[in-house]
Amino acid sequence: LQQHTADFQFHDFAPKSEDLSQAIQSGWSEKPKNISPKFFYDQRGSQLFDKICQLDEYYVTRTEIMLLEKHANEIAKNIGDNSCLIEMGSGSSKKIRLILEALRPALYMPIDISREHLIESASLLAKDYSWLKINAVCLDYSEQWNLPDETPRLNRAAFFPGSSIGNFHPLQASQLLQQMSQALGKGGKIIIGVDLKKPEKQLNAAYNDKNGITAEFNKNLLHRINRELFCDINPDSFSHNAFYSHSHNRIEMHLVSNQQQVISIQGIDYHFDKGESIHTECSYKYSASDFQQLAVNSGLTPLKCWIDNEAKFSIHLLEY
Ligand code: AVJ
Repeated sequence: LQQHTADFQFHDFAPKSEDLSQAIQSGWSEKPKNISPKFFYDQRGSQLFDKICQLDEYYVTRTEIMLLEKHANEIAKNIGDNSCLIEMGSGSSKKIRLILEALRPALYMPIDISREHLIESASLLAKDYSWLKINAVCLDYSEQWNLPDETPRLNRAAFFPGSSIGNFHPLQASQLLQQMSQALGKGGKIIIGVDLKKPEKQLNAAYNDKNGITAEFNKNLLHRINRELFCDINPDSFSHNAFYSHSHNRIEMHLVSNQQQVISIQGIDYHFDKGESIHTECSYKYSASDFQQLAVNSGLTPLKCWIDNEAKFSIHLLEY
């Protein structure tokens, strides 16, 4: 599985595997009950997320790809030749391909917590781009991390698409930007996709699609708990609830218990009142200037910002 040819290196920082039972024990003892959205993405969850990306209501992926198609060359020019491109979370192959083809970096460094996903997606790219030198790095970027010591200086740039930054509370988002800056070093650049504030109706529609795919994605968390922790939660005893909170500038997703019930997980009982919810996700929205302010407060200089005609999505170029 692990290829160690000259053009395909693999570096394993052995991130502590995500511990679902630990996360439930701590998150479901709080009020309101909560759990990190990173637990959505088991195999089934990743499939459902791919389906979300194709929904009419979910403009995010489509708009970002359109922006990359339009501006990849300009982005590449701003980064320069002889670059080292670091991808935060090996996600949509469509997006990274647009950047790789425009930039032709001297080294491509995908970072991901999932060893399987990382190797699989990097192998596919290696097959199609024979010129590409790859060093895949397995680590959890939401914890403390650094690049492998032997990473060449070059023109370093990090690519962080999809508005994944939106899952972090603004303070954590700022810490993550600082962490990325440290890893890149002075002069390093960050290309980051950020979902924009927009009318509440459009936001609510994007997280409440008419086919119920987002509801399924949310409820997959319960199925995952049943599968991995041998529980018998009735997923239909919970409802999907997603709404925009103006005071927090974020979409919140919840799983709301339709009834009073006790759920037993690995010998611990969790009591739910009727209407009580598990907060499963935050998805923060930023105006271009909100995000530039966050970048400046994190020690970065905003260089450029690309926005589509309908002002749905933004891609920022930042420099450390
Ligand atoms: C992958 C975090 C950017 O917040 O829009 C999509 C995840 N959740 N629909 C987002 C998600 C529900 C997505 N991010």
